[in-house]
Amino acid sequence: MPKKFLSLILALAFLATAVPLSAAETKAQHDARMQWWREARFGLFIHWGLYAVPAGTWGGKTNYGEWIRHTAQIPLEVYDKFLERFNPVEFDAEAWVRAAKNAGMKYIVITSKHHDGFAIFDSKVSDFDCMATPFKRDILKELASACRTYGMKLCFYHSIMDWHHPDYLPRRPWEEKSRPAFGADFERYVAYMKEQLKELLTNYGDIGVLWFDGEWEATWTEDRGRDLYQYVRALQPNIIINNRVGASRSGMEGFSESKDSAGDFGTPEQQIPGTGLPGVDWETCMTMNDNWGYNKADQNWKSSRDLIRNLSDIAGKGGNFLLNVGPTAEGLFPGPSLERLEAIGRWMKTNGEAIYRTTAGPFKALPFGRATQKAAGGRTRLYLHVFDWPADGRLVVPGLLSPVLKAYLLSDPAQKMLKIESLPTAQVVTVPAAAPDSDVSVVVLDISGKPDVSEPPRISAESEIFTDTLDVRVETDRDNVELRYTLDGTAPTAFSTTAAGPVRLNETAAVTAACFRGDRPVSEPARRTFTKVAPRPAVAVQGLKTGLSFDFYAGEWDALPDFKKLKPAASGWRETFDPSTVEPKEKYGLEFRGYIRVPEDGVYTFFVSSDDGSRLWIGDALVVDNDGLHGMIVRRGDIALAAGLHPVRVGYFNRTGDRGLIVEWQAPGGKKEAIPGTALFRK
Ligand code: FHN
Repeated sequence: MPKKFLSLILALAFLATAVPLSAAETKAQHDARMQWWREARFGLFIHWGLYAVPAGTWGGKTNYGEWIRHTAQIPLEVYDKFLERFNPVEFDAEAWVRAAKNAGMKYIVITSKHHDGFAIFDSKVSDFDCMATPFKRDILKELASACRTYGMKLCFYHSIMDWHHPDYLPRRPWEEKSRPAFGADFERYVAYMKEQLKELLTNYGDIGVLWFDGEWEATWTEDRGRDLYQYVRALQPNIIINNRVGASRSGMEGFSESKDSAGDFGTPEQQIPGTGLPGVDWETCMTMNDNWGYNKADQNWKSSRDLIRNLSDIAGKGGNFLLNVGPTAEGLFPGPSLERLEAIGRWMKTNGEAIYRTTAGPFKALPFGRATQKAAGGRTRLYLHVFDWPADGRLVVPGLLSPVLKAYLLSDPAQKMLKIESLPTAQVVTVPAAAPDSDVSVVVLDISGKPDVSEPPRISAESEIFTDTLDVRVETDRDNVELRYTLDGTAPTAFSTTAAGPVRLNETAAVTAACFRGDRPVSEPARRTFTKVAPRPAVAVQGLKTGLSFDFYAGEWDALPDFKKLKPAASGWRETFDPSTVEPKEKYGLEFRGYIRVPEDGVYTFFVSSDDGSRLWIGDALVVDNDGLHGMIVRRGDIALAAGLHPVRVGYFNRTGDRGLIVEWQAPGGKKEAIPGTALFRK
């Protein structure tokens, strides 16, 4: 019996025995599970597979990467021939793990299967794996052994999207005719994917992280993500899973729309968030040049200095850094990758203490660099990562009110005390004329208790508009301060109201809050306006039918056109905002029109995920603007509506490549969900 049929039987058998995890994990249990990852801060990403064989070159062009099968439109039967050429005779798992360890990395995330569907492990449910190549060795088995030898956490990247398996949908637009989807069964694909995940999670020992990807196509949903999350955790309860297991990641910024989205951490890609996000775990993944998979022509390498400063920046904001290497088809890390890993390793040898087991620094911004911190025994150790060394020898730390007990250079084994001068709203450290490190020098400050930094309070609420009352939270992490606020936009004084719990608003207010110690403000004020609005009145319309009307426009745009100025090429109706059956799949625009029935007065949040651009209007009000050429990203918007019918319109376009449109809403006090067809009507 071919492997693939065996898989289905095994998968169905497994599903019958799956033991669901306990419904909820306590915060203490969650923190315990996340602890090693939070303390590690730094890992190696490895993208390796058949795409290393063409190494970015195809048809005379050299700018391809791991997406080469799709972007170069290589037919499956041609791409499969790379199997015969994949023979990485130079592959040495221990050398890879040593290179990561010497760079100061604590975990490795390797592509067990990327979008092309090729498995770099011995899979009993697929003939498209490394055992079908001349290499005939289980790469992940060897890597798992090397990781155990060197105490490195092994983690897997696994793509939900699969351009090889006959049951995966959708097909690539350019190969729909040559590779029709007749008989494809997505449920059967999901069972196959689960079977491969079961192999990965039972044959290679403890796995630290399952790093899902390729979750953005319309066939994958948040509910499927929740199911997959539970499935994986049932196999290895202590495993950590990223937020790409679900379908609520907001594009390359990488964060999920809500706290209850599936996944344990956010995944900003090729970018570092502007600020940290207290209470949110996240990891920036980044290439050293421009490609994840090996591209021999790509010499656009980031400098070691930039990579080290990225590490400081990310740790300073409380994130992890997953830095990528794309090995060659021979099984080697490219020379420039090794050079950078070695340079980072030298820096980490001296300064790793300022990265490992630290949390985000207490400053919103520092003029000279970044900061991390570590609490221990009633004290806090602040690590100042200095990018720009002060020419005058005076390192000014603005906003630090805590008296400094000890100050020294992390690179100084003798920890020679540095002179400290305390100013009313800053501490000044006298430092040597020459920076100890040309890229990032670390100055250590020991202070008593938690850092007292003149950070203003945080002001937050469900939405910035409300129709009845709104609870606003005024918060700070600082010790021994009172929070005082006003509602009229004026700066609070020692006589202003103290915020003890949520502040309930009944009218529009400009909430302005500051931290006080006694009658003295010890922070700048923070300000946020919340507006009470009348719900938009419902409309009276008779004779409606279920579903939405839509007009189809042929064309190629970079942004949503004004469809009113164009002539539709076709019209019709759909039960919901669903473009999936529209043909052709590229170079077209759609406008859905109709009415949406809302059940009660209140503030409704609409979410629109699309590839490419989209916008949502209620009546003449633009509520969500997700326009532009981009991958599947989500944008949201709020509007106050009275119970009843409201005109709704969604504009959408797809230029080329993948496509997708998902429209969801969250009713007052409800959770985010797809808009049911029963709430949609048309004339
Ligand atoms: O499409 C993939 C890409 O090939 C690569 O794996 C990155 C790394 O996170 N993720 C996707 C693009 O967002």
